[in-house]
Amino acid sequence: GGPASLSRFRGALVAAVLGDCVGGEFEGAEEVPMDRVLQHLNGLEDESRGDGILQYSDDTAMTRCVVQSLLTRAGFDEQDMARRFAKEYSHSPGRGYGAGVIQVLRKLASPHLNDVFQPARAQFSGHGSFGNGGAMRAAPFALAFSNPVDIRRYSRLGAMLTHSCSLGYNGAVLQALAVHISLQGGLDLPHRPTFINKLISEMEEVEAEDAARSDSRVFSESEFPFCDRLHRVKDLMERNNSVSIEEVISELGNGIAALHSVPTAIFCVLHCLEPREGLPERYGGLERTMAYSLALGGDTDTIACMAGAIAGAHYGIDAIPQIWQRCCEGAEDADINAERLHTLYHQAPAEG
Ligand code: R7I
Ligand code: MG
Ligand code: MG
Repeated sequence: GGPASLSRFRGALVAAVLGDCVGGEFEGAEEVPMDRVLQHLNGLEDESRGDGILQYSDDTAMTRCVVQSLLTRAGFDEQDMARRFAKEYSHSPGRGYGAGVIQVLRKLASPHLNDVFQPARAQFSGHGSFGNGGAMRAAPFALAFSNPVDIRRYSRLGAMLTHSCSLGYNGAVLQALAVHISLQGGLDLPHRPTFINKLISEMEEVEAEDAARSDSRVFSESEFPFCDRLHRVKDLMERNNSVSIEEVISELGNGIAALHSVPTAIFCVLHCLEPREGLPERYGGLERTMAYSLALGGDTDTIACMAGAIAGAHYGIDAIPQIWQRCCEGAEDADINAERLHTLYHQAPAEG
């Protein structure tokens, strides 16, 4: 479809759920041989499976809250979004939330809370979480707002409800921008070669802010940590077929920090735009992206969820095997919500 087509909206939201559901199997595994990944994915094609057998985790649970809030409020409302996170957590606390964020979610449930950003600021002795929990739920911001300035602003605020460290919330900004550019056809030829450069120039502005500069000093990161990682993505891509999984992990990471997972997810998408050795020839790009993300091990549900959103916005809904969709809890809801977001997006410009 063309830029911002319905198919792209559906692809983004459904593939994010898929990544979370199929990636759950390997979350935290150190090494995942591609054979095991393919076995897991082939298992989904078994006729007796289906009907949401693979459950979604916190990644999707929180994404659903973001979607519902943006739709109900027709824009960003931090009070409403915070309430939804808290309510979702209290209903289903067993979705595999990060160890730190559950304290924030408990505090957000308090009816006496005035400043909904305060509990996040208290995390990790006051500097806030750098986990990828803000980034894993950032895709809907690119599906609700069409202007990159709005996307930057609201994805950042949405993440700051739980992640007040810039190394956390800027991961969310990067993920939302990646989905946005993909949704606009930024991974189609002939625009494809400029995709990563667009992200780098956006993030150069984002990371020039004082808070980002001081956090990168506190954590002894380079001056522009996300830009730095995006340059590494670019270098790895230029090496083309010769990149091993071990190198991807050592250069970009596969961990629970946003800095060690958002650039990795972007790399997975870019690397799998073309057929790759070790991946089945019958696989299309979306299937390759999923399989490759899982084979990295580490935070597989989250990396596959984020890569899924970016890839889904590029390939569209028809690239996602229906059998996979049927296996994943929440895929059908995501599809319905994608249509609602598409309508909102093409209506009036949403206000905050
Ligand atoms: O970021 P968050 O919501 O976790 C998301 C991850 C995804 O993989 C999900 O699929 C789920 O499995 O969890 O939750 P946080 O608790 O904010 O951060 C996750 C973890 O990162 C924390 O439990 C810490 O181990 C670590 N972490 C930090 N450690 C030290 N100092 C995050 N921030 C810090 C920090 O500032
Ligand atoms: Mg999870
Ligand atoms: Mg995870």
